[in-house]
Amino acid sequence: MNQDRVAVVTPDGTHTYADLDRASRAVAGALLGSVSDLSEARVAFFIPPGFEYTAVQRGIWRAGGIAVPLALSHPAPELEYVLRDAGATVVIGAPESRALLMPIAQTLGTRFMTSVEVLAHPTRDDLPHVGAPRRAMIVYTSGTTGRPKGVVTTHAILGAEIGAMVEAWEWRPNDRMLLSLPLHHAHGIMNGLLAPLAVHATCEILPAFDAATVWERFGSGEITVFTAVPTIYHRLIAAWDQAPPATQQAWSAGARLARLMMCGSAALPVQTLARWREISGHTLLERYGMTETGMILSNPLHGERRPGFVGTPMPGVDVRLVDEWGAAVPDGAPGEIETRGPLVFLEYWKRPEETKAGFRDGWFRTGDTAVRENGAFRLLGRSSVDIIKTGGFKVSALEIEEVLRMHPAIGECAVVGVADQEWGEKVAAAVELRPDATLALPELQQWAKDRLAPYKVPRLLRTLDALPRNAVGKVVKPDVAALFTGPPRPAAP
Ligand code: MLC
Ligand code: AMP
Repeated sequence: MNQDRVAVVTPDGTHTYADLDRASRAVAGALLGSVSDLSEARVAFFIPPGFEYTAVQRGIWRAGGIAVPLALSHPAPELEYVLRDAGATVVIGAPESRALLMPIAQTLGTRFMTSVEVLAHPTRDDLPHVGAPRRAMIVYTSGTTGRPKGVVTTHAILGAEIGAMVEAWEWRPNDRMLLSLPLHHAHGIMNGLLAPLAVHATCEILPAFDAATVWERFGSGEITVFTAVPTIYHRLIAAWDQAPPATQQAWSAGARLARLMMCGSAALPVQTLARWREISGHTLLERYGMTETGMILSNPLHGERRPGFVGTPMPGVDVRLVDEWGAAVPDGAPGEIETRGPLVFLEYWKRPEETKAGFRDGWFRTGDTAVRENGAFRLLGRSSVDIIKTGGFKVSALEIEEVLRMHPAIGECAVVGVADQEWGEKVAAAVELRPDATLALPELQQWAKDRLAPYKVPRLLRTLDALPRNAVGKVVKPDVAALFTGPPRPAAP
């Protein structure tokens, strides 16, 4: 491979594969110090999407560590939870994160290093041999059981997940990806960053999503592949609609030169798909996946992409639809998606019981319901009302409820997802107030944002005398959701 090929482009500059090799050997050297192998020590990192992120991720792997990406948007309590749960021995942060991370690191006895420091370290050549079965990454994802769980993948699993994407979507070295997703979740890390780098293509990385910048990069005609969540396409459509006609024309003309535009992480509304086709000329390739499983189903690269469908199994992926007892359902009948194969994760970090519960006879239970019609899968929903997808982020209603219950005005609460055109779902909270307490949404949001990631903060609030409950006193979530979709009810005094 020609090491002078461009690996990563950021607003600050262009970095070749030779630069990436050098920088990752420097990071590995800084992490290893006097040892020869990190032997699966967890190294967390808090670095904006870009070259430094990529070099640090690689450096951790080359030193034999497990990479634990942290979310830039998370407040201190969420970061502390991840560092503690992962048992991180080191956290690498961009210099401006020192004030946020240092106190947490000190509390936990974790070593804090800046990205500048590790990248400036002398490169190291005697790096350990890191075999494919070794653990490579832990990505935290919300589930039905309260706090987020660490999804562990090995190098072999990452390789299989990447290989399936390269094959299905025909990644080539002359591709140029535009990446505008956060890099603490599977979509950005795997589909956005690692797939293009695996074939020595170029990944152009934006530090954060910005609709005008994305359109300008499309307008250049240089981008060949793009992937995003439905909320991002919604935002891009809104930006295009507001642009002057000459700009619209230039943006659309450049976008047409791309070879592939993909969408996933949440259901793509058919209207978004249709409008995107009008303005960009692309029928979005919708695919379905999960942090635990990599990409499971995809519409075809060549051939008909059916609106509302997520296609057929990715290469090397076994998929079945089963009823609640695990028996296969016939075509046309709804069933839970189960999957198995080399792409499926190893375990939830330090949660053997939850790992065990996630599988049935060797098949991973996704919790998503689908139907197979004429060979292709159509998603119908999730088996748990307590999982919310907002802006493409998965959040747990139970986790948010646990935090909201700590608010001094809240006696009891129930959190639900409410359908929304832009966000897919919005986080909505119904609360029973304590005697004589009052609570308004802005006040709740102000309080919650110090404790929860921004996408977990409730966007809608109803205060009630009593939450809807069934005969045994259990809150009825569909009735809670109806409070937000039905006619407004008078607030509790
Ligand atoms: C932010 N806002 C929200 C919100 N998030 N409102 C409702 N619901 C939410 N979830 C509000 C903010 O408070 C703010 O309001 C305004 O929107 C703009 O905020 P922002 O911070 O600028 O939002 P932004 O960062 O632009 O976020 C939008 C986004 C982001 C779409 C870029 O949500 C995103 O990056 N999503 C991608 C998620 C992802 O990568 N998922 C992959 C999971 S892996 P105000 O009033 O303050 O202006 C996976 C597997 C698979 O699912 O299959 O891929
Ligand atoms: P995460 O745990 O963040 O990886 O989210 C995985 C979940 O995202 C899946 O279980 C699905 O519920 C959802 N998801 C992913 N892709 C799609 C899609 N194309 N349509 C609908 N839901 C999706």
